[in-house]
Amino acid sequence: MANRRQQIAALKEKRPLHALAEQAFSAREKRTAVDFAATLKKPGLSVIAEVKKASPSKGVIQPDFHPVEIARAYEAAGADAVSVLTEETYFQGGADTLTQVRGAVSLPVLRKDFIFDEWQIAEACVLGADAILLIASVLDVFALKKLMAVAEMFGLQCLVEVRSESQVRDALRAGARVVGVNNRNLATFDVDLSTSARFRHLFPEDVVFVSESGIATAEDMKQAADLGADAVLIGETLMRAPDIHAKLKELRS
Ligand code: IGP
Repeated sequence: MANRRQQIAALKEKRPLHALAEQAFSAREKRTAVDFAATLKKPGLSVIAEVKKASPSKGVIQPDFHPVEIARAYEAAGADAVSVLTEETYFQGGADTLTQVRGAVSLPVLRKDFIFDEWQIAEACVLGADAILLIASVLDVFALKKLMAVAEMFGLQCLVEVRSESQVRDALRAGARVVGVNNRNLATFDVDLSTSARFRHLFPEDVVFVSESGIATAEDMKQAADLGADAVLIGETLMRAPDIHAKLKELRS
């Protein structure tokens, strides 16, 4: 996180916010964002399929990484949305990963990164994202509210990630419409799918509920569907699958 702040500060010096924002507004005039929330809210359990080369808990997941091919395979296999890791140090992503994926699919695209600055939101718009991730464990209610307003100005929706009851409250107070419960503890990397179940009752019906991380089997999908999740966010399981189409079919069986 500290690391990401330094990287963004350096990028900002080269490309000031006002210039980037101009680019973002004109990008938005050229392409209306796909409605991320409405896509996930459709009947049935939606799948947000994640494009990530590496992770802090698992190291490199796919050494021979071809984001365009993966994104196309996700779309062909019937995924409902694509999540793209753009963070460089831990996930080995980049801004270009997002541009490439955007060019390859017509599904809604979520930018996954440690986002704390309006500059990154303007950039997400320029790169072609439809939605961004905001992590409530590193943003207080005021920062959440501010970044959500900035996202809205650029026509982007937000997935607000939570891991505790107070973070759920912050997300809802800030006006989040799409909330994800991360089943992975970011400090220990332990995954516990019951995390989603524990917080489910705190959400109003009209908020889109996403269960994130650690989904590996059809049984896990059933568990998420049974608790009334609108969507699951799946990364590693799909990234490791030799045949994405077959894996998604198996998960949905
Ligand atoms: C995907 P998994 O266990 O299916 O690979 O998890 C996704 O939930 C995970 O990548 C994630 C993440 C994050 C990554 C959840 N929250 C925040 C980076 C930052």
